[in-house]
Amino acid sequence: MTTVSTIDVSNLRPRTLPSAPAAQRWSVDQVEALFALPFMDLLHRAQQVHREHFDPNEVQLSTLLSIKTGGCSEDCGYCPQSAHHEGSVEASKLMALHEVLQAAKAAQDQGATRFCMGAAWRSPKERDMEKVTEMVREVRALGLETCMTLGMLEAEQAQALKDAGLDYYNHNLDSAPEFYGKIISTRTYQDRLDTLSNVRQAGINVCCGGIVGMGESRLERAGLIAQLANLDPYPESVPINNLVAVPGTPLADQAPLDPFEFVRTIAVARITMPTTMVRLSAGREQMDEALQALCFAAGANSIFYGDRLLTTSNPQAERDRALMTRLGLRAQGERPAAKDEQAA
Ligand code: SAM
Ligand code: DTB
Ligand code: SF4
Repeated sequence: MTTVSTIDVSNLRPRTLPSAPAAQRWSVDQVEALFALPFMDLLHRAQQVHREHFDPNEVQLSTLLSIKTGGCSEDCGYCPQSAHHEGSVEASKLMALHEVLQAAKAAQDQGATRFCMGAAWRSPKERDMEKVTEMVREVRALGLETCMTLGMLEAEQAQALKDAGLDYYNHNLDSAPEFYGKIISTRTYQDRLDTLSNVRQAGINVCCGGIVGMGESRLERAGLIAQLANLDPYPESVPINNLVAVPGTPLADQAPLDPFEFVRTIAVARITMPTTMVRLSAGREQMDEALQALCFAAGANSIFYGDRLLTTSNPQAERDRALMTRLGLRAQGERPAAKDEQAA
């Protein structure tokens, strides 16, 4: 077993130059040593890195829409949309284009700059591709950035989405490879890496993160972050989801993660992936505002915005607006307030 105390954490930086093979950039031990820093030191490091690359008072807002809900053939233990679980949500068909556009316009009116469409599929079928590429074209024509999460993709499917103008594709690694098999059996870790590679090859921005609070150890959380940080290049967007323990799923009774450990995960993601957008994702509804503020202080700079995630609830947009005002946070793309406006 590795002891973290032998690692000098005072100057933990990627071991090799960024152009070196990515797989050697962050060892799990190095990432675990970051997790083990005193909380204040960890936050300070994360803030330093964050301020080197971003305006710390700016947050990117994406709104999610479930365009095809439930009845999923995969057995992801956390997911209420899996047909394998007793309490799974009712299955519905792929939404019609006009309904998707209506939701996209409403999201835009609320201030979202990206619209993320999710489908409960193992992977899209050929007949679906025509419909989802049309959605991408039309949502983009509204002036929104587009994101989709449709499950596994073949190279040609990724290319078709790119040709339609898709900006981001979300596909998560979810956990460390060592823990993954306890949660999902119907698709392998390698399947996920293959999809990510197809998305990258097609030239679509990669949105890839994971879930914490599923009963994994800190070492396994470090393993997830190391996997993400060693992707070459690392994802442009990294959603960190805190498990929403949904009744009827195998993880329904999972004890919540220590909130400070969640903040640590955000901070470690920020330090190891300095230029990525770290997204404070599922689980915000269960957090109080002080905890969310700590997540922003730890380097989170993007959220899901709107009162629904896919099937579970998210804070109301007005509540998020009020929190952002209290913290002096601006939505990305918004004009900075003049000094006298701030004081008012
Ligand atoms: N079906 C597609 C797939 O799995 O790639 C896309 C949708 S799936 C719901 C997207 C991600 O949402 C999952 O990879 C997981 O990280 C996250 N997620 C799903 N259920 C969750 C839950 N109960 N709590 C937290 N995150 C969850
Ligand atoms: C991601 O990492 N989190 C979002 C998005 N990508 C698609 C989904 C969260 C889903 C939470 C459970 C639900 O609402 O069904
Ligand atoms: Fe299906 Fe995605 Fe849910 Fe897994 S996470 S069961 S693939 S919808």
